Amino acid sequence: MSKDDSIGESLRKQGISRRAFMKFCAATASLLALPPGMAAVMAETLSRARRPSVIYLSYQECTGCGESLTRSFSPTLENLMFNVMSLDYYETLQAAAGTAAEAARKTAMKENWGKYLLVVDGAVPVGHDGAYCTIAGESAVDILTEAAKGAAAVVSVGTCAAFGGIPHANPDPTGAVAVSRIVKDKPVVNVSGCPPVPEVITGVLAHYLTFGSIPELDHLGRPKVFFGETIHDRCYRRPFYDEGKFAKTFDDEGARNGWCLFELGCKGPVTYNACPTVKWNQGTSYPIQSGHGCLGCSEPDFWDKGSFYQALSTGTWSGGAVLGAAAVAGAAIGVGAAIVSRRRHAHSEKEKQS
Ligand code: FSX
Repeated sequence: MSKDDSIGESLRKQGISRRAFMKFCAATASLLALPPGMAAVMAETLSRARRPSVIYLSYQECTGCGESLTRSFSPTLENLMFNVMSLDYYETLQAAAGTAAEAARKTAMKENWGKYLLVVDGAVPVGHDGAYCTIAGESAVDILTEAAKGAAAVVSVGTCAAFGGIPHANPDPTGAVAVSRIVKDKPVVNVSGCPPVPEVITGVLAHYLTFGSIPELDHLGRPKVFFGETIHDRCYRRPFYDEGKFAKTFDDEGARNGWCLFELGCKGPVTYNACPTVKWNQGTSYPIQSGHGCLGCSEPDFWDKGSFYQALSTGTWSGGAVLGAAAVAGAAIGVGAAIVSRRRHAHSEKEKQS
């Protein structure tokens, strides 16, 4: 398989059938909510295109995003890597190390200058001239600045890269910032989540690799197709919220009956992500389905906004500067419902005592 082969040629050389490739395109088109017929267009476009170079940089992070990415089911990372893209640098998965690895990155950048897709996970420390994160003697901020110059677009994977995440949390000793604070002159897609849903990462990559453009974004730079609605809007426990039925502890009767986790601190009403629809582990479950409230990990400053176990009605979340109008409205409804519930609870407690 040569680097200059079209995707169609490289598939043929690998013995991958047309049928298997069509299946991959159909799954990707469905994930991206594309109209019917687009899977065939995608297959046609992809089979004629050359595999684009992808350079993946990792900075201040826990590798949870990489762990998540490798568990993508549809499309799988292997599918993307072997069929659609040329992953030319990714410390976590590449065989090369040290000088050879850095040489591979520099060669890929030179050969694909202006055309490669730059993926970054982790926040970028700018304190003390970037001394807190260096690779091969260069600071993360310098490598990013240089790599972004030759990129066609940048994808920030994970809340650390998208918004600063945990490294940026108080007291932020390293001056950690989001990628978009460094890269100002290239399109930047924020795929937030700590970690992001795996299919959301591969879905965004597949969109770019197929159409050569980034998907439509929300006001925080996140793809609307995945971040267009709150967790709360798509939560299967929503009917209980609307009825004012709230679990009070993680093991009370309400919790056992699957009631709403709002009063236990769920941040679903102010959090935008695809967890309730795409889910995790091949569509098996997501935190709320497993009995725990949403932590709000795909929102900026989620770590510093108050306790994960404090209800939105009493916490600092709804006062956050970055919440959209819909989110604030959602929180307001939640506050109302929670107050009603608390009153009902207080009333029934009083009745029990009398
Ligand atoms: Fe951050 Fe990702 Fe959370 Fe971890 O790369 S978004 S700490 S899951 O690993 O950056």
